[in-house]
Amino acid sequence: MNNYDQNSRVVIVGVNTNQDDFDYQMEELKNLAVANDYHVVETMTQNLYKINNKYYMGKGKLEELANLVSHIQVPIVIFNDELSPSQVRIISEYLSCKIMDRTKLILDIFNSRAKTKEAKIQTEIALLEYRLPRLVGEGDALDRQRGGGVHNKGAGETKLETDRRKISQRIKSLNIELSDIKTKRETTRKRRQKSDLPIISLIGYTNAGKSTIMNALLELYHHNDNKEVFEKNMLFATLNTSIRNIKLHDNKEFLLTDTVGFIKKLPHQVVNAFRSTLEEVLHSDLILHVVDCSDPNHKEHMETTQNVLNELGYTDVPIIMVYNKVDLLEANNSSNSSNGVYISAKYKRGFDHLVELIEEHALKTYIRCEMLIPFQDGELVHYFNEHANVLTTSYDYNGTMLYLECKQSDYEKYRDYVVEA
Ligand SMILES: Nc1nc2c(ncn2[C@@H]2O[C@H](COP(=O)(O)OP(=O)(O)OP(=O)(O)O)[C@@H](O)[C@H]2O)c(=O)[nH]1
Ligand SMILES: [Mg+2]
Repeated sequence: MNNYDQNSRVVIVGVNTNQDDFDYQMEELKNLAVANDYHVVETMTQNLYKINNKYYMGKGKLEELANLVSHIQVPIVIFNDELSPSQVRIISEYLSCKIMDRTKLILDIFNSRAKTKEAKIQTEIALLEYRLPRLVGEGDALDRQRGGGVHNKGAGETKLETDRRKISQRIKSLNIELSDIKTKRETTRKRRQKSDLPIISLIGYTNAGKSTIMNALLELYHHNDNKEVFEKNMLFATLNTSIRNIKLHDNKEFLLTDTVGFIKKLPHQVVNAFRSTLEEVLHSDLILHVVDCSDPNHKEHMETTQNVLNELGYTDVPIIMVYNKVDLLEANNSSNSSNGVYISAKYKRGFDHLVELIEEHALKTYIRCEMLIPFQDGELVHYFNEHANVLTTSYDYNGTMLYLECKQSDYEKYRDYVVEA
């Protein structure tokens, strides 16, 4: 006997409509199941021209699945695509077990990982949006409908409507809470923009190494006071957006954000609920699109990520491709290009070039100039030594002469000190 809970056994099922990465999708579905503590005991697949509207798979195949389910007595079957409410109803008539789909699996992971208030609200909205059209299929709703017997039939139906109404109201009030949080975040963003620090966002497929890159940068630039973010080899390790200040050795600074990763067939409920968080990415000055280049399906990952960005309304934020995990590549076929860089976040390799590209794309607004600072304003010399890239310092009898690169806003503010060439 296996030492896992027999109730956690599942069969996963997928229909291949001629998708190149189908095997990988099934592998990923298995990982999603494992992330929810299920044990995949069987996999069933079928090649079809298109998904069957009624049965998801072919009717004969569904009967085969029903036999398998009753033979091995599994409590749950998980489907690789989101099932429509009517598919769920019809399939339930064939299978004597619980039915789940990829969307619900992803939503359940989000539900168990959400930590901040915002992520919790977003996840609850996504779950309710998913549930709403499926209420009739839910056992308890049906039981309640039937429960009243003949006399209460009318009242039972009203119960379903009441459930629907309650859920819709809950979604509404959660959205109001969310928009309050959004307003606060926008205020913070405006303040940040005023601080003149460029915002750089890490985005990419789940498990690509975004959080590891953030931690590597924090470590490389000795930000002992900056808290590390959570990184782990699992799907959706990050759900909460984190933002950290990175100050390079030449004192140039930027804000780096790390956020939720993407996945193939990311449920539209998730995209909608997380929209306000994800849209922040579109307000950044630069996007670092992180790719696990050791993954044989990294091209599909890149496409998925770009598609989600487009869905959010991406237009023209510059993107640097960051091909991570080069240490896992067998052949040395990793050559940097003008808008791409190969790194290993784990072994902190390739960061010099990454930082060069960041400087080139997001820190170019630094202005190179010469300033003469009178001795009585000595604290300004101190300020520039902390917040600008001071290239040379010399003294004459009027004060301190700094040859430096400073932020545009500092240049404007201290224009009086600038020595015209
Ligand atoms: N070998 C190797 N492993 C890496 C590298 N970078 C990250 N990893 C590992 O990849 C796994 C995922 O890393 P994360 O940084 O959590 O990935 P993420 O992109 O933040 O993932 P989500 O938060 O789920 O979207 C962890 O086990 C890391 O240790 C790398 O350069 N080389
Ligand atoms: Mg992460």
